[in-house]
Amino acid sequence: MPTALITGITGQDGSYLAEFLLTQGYKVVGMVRRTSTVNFHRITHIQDKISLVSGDMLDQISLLNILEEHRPDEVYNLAAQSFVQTSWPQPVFTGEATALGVTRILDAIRLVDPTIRFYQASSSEMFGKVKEVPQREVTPFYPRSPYGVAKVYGHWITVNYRESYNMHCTSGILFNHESPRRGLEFVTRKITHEVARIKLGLSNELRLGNLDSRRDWGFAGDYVKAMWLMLQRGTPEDYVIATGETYSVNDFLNEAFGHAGLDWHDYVVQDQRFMRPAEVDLLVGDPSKAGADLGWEPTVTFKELVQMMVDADIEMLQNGQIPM
Ligand code: NAP
Ligand code: F7E
Repeated sequence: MPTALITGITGQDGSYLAEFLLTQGYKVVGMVRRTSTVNFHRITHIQDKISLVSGDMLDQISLLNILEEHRPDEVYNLAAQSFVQTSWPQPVFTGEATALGVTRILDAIRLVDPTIRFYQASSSEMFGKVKEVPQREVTPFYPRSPYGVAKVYGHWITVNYRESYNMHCTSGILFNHESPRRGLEFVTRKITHEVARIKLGLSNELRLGNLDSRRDWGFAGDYVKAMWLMLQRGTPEDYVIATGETYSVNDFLNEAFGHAGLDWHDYVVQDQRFMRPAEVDLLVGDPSKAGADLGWEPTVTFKELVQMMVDADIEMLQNGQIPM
């Protein structure tokens, strides 16, 4: 039975990846950081099937000890300060967790067992002010936030360990991927959760920032499978994972409110507080290399994704559940 270590297992992707690896027969070890309140709501349903260990991307000793004790075959590094907007007011913490954290875990792997296969959660935010459309593995980076800059560091240190130490290190350049488990602060979930509240008479306003920016939105459940496929390759390489389609925040609003039988113009208010100091206007990825090498392709369309999220939020509120 192979063993996989997931950092960031309490996050959206960590929970889907853990579920997927269990179906593949893995022993799943998840690293969680100490918090004063338990935040295992995304993994409660599988908690008896996985092992949780305490560690932090800011603490090298904890990473070394976890690797020594559990000797994983594969490490999926999903832990990060992942909210772009927070990376401006917290640029140093973002750099510590999202950039230097990658070096900490890579070097711990090098010391404990350099044959461990490593996946780094790179991001389309690295393309930022895009240099070509659509974006491919070879498109130059131009990050537009401290988060994007930190991810560029994480990306290149991963490539560097691969080339310096001949380690099986792969960087997946994933475009936005969403689900009913998406954090409430990200625009998709913020919209679907508020649509549900408006539909159920609990709210009558949604305050947003830039409605014109465009993203390539896919379903998180599809994207974690691509992570695993990358580590099964004999030769480690980097891959863009995306749908190849782009939609604006406006389009998302139309679809989400429309699905609930509402008109978003009646509820949405633009608010300066949610505008960013620098914006990434357009992202759309070219996943053809992943299609050719990994046989990977997305299975959920934009429309299906939005409807899935709205339906899940309405159901969750109706059942009185705490939002994931
Ligand atoms: P998420 O829901 O924000 O989850 C982030 C995870 O990282 C959480 O489990 C969090 O723990 C953990 N974490 C944060 N700081 C940590 C630290 N110092 N030590 C240990 N753990 C720490 O993010 P996600 O959407 O699942 O994304 C997973 C990864 O993919 C992230 O690296 C993200 O930057 C990257 N990515 C995401 C997307 C996307 O569209 N979702 C696209 C490209 C790349 P707590 O629960 O304790 O906060
Ligand atoms: O913003 C605009 C905002 O925060 C999307 C992370 O997973 O994907 C994610 O980063 C767009 C931006 O995601 C609001 O200005 C308008 O243009 O949902 P988001 P993101 O910044 O694209 C990448 C790939 C990652 O790697 C990240 O970890 O929506 N927008 N109004 C808003 N965004 C938010 N959050 N809130 C608003 O009110």
